[in-house]
Amino acid sequence: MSGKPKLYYFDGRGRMETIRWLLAAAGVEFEEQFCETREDLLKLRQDGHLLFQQVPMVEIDGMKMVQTRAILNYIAGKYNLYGKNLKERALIDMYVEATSDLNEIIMHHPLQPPENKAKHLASIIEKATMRYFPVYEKALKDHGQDFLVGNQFSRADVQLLETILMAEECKPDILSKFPVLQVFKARISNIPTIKKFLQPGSQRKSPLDAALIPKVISIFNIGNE
Ligand code: P9H
Repeated sequence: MSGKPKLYYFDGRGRMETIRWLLAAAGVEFEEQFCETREDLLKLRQDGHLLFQQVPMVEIDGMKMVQTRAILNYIAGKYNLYGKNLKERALIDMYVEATSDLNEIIMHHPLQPPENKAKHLASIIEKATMRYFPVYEKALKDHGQDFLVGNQFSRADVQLLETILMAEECKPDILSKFPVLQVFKARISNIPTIKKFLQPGSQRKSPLDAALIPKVISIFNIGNE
């Protein structure tokens, strides 16, 4: 065991990508073991490595952590990305739970049946531009600080940037009416650890594509549960 966290998931985004972003933002190197087949997932289960028979699983500090949010909370706490006090943590939690809600919709877009794609994309754009982005635009405008909470870098900044970039993959000009978020995106993208993660060749994964979708469907038996 190298002491580095080890991530168990398939070789794609899904529910593990935000964990990769947070570790990268904290400057933490990590190893990955990819599930390539359903057998790989079943083996992890048989070996008792998955508390709820599901991935993501992260081996860190002697634990085999599962449940995405639990893993993110632990990493944010360990690497001081969770605010200076309980009130800041409460605001950070409100912000990241909202980005997670939007992320959840976007991450399932590639798995939508073709006849539902257009409607699903429209709902992503509507929710992003009418419900979520206006909140972050106003928060940054009102306090005029570089970071969302407590005038210091936190998981809220990392997870909002991740979601902004995913939304832009759905609609490249989705930030056209959010000038403050455009500046925020550039500022957070230039933080050295994040700039490195955004470089080609990093452990950041590309969107689920036609090649990967059948593999994901077979690994998780999607549709035949
Ligand atoms: N609460 C893949 C691509 C995009 C989005 C989701 C899944 C839930 C957490 C096996 N894990 C399709 O559903 C695969 C969870 C964790 C938990 C799993 C089973 C999923 C996916 C793989 N499914 O937040 O960690 O749903 O292991 O038997 O449930 S991820």
